[in-house]
Formats: sequence, structure tokens, C-alpha cells
Amino acid sequence: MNYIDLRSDTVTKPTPEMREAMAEAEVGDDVYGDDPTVNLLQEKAAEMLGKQAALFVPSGTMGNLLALLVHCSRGEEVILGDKSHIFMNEAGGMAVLGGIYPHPIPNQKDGTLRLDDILASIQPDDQHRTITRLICLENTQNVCGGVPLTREYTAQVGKIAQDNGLALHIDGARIFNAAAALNVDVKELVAPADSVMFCLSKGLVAPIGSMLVGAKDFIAKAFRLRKMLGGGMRQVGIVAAAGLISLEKMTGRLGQDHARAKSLFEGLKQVSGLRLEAEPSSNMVYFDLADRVTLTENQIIEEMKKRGVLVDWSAPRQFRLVTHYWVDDAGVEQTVKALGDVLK
Ligand code: TLP
Repeated sequence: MNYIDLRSDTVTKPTPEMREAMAEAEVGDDVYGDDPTVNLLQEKAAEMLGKQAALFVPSGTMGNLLALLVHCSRGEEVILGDKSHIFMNEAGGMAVLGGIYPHPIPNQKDGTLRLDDILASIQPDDQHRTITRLICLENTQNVCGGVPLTREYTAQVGKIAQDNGLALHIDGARIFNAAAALNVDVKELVAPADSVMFCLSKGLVAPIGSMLVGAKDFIAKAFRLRKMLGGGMRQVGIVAAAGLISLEKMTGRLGQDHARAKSLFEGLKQVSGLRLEAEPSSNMVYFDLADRVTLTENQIIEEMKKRGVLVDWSAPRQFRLVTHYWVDDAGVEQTVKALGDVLK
């Protein structure tokens, strides 16, 4: 069965054009730095984000972990959102593998961290305290609704980092969605950051891979650590070939996914039994189940599957639906109808 799969944008399968490029990719041993397709992808990613260099990594999780390991030493601290992917969903890798101490502060509804909270979290020079080294932002902020953080806000956080001798890392898994939502060049959104991770394997449709971007010496250190973590992938130009198409062809079309998320939101507003809050600003629609709904999350998932739609819950009585390249207008309509039937 050809399901409409709204569980995430990570489910996107490669396009026929990507598969063709992968089959024909020129490759070399990337551990030697010899893979021309990877090198091209890295150059292009660095250029698009306005940074000196980039590194192709297997996943967003590894990209974020590498950034943390380069910026911080053991016993040092990172200020980050309590709803950030790095804090919630990366298995505590920074602490497990880096001895890095997370200092979570509340993500506001709009995805931001309050500037006062950031300032108050920077540790004084005191032998009792850990040493603050890094601030992390997430753009778009996934759990807060896929909300984009503006360049003005990011610049304010960048200024705090600079004034206090800290580095700024952006988990930009969906930074191109943020740029599309705000209608700005991605370069401007990441200008204040020392490092950025973004994913090719989400809305940009590539099957695998993320990019870590930053200054040359930062990327050189990340390159060594990537090998240590087992991320040296040899003839990985086969995969990078799809990533090049992501950068060339997929970054410019994300507005379509955002428009479909809006029409999905409008449709779901008419479905009784759902509580929807803010209109989506990127490709994610979050909703809660109204009190009268007695079906469990798993029953809803099963019933939706019978109707050809894959959905997933994100928290108790809450669902997240994500639009992407493989969801068209008919898919949106079918989803609204199916959910209406299930909750009748
Ligand atoms: N997010 C996935 C799940 O892990 C929740 C999803 O379906 O949204 N940063 C952010 C903001 C992310 O949303 C994700 C993945 C990652 C990092 C990690 O990327 P991968 O899965 O490539 O390790």
C-alpha cells in the first residue's frame, strides 16, 4: 500500500533523480578526503551557509555531538533549551561521551530562550561551578511547533555569546525550513553562529546525511572526532550525490510543504475532537485530543493506517503531523477526511 506518511520528514525517500545521481556518483575514499562528490557537497554547504568549511556526517545527532565535543571539554557546560532535540532526544551523548554538562533553560512557546534566562545561566568564575562554554539554539524549534527563530533574535543571542566569550551552535536540522518560513537567506540566519548542523535527510529529501558547518579549524577538529566516533564512511559520495540535489533542488521548494501544513491545519480545524493552537509556520502541525476522545493514541494510529495514513503521537494525547516532498494536496485532503472518520 502507498501510505501517506506524516510521521516525520525523515521518512522522505530519494527521488528518481537522486537515485540516478547516486548510481553515477564519482567516488573516492572520504577518510583520505578523496571523494570528489563529498568534497563538492561540503564546499557547496559551506558556501550556502556563509561559513569557511563543512563536514558530511551520517546523522544530525552525530553532527550536534561533534559540535559539542569540539566546543566543550570535559566538565564544561552548555546552555540549551529544555525542549531542544540535543537535550531531549540525543541519548545524553554530550554527557556520556564528552563529560559535558547540560544546563537546560525553558524554551518559550515561540521556540526562543529568554535572553535574561541565558544571561542568568552563565556561570560566574567560581571553583564550585562548571565552566560555561557554549549556547545552543534550535531552528526551527521542533517541539515548540516547528517555529523559526528570526535573524534578529539569533543576533541577540550571538551578541550575548560574544560578550561572554562563549560559542554559539545552531541545531539547524531544519534551518532551510526556517529560512523559507521567514523569507530570508539562510546565511543571515546563521551569521552569528560559530557552528551549524543541518540535515539533508529531512525536508531536503536525501536518504541519509547531515552537514556540520563552521570555521576551518573547527571543521578540522570535527573531522578527527568523526573518525573516532566511527563516522568515516569511505566511498560515501554515493550518498553525498543525493545531498547535492537536496541543496540544488530542494531548498527552494520548502514553501510548498509549509503551504500544505497550513491547509492541513485549516482542514483539521473542522474536525471535531481536536484542539489546534497556533497556525503552523513551517512544515509541522501539532494538535491535542479533546477530552471527549476516548480512543488511545495507538488506536488512532491503527485506525489511520487502515485508511492509508501514517501518523505518530509526540506526547500523551498529542500528535505531530509533518508535511514533506511526498505529501501532495490530495494527501492532505485524505488525511483530514480519515481523521474526521476516525474521531466521529
Ligand atoms: N528529529 C526527528 C526525531 O528524532 C524526533 C524528527 O522526526 O523530528 N535536531 C533536530 C531538531 C531534530 O528534529 C532531529 C531529528 C535531529 C536533530 C537528529 O537528526 P538525526 O535523526 O539525523 O540524528
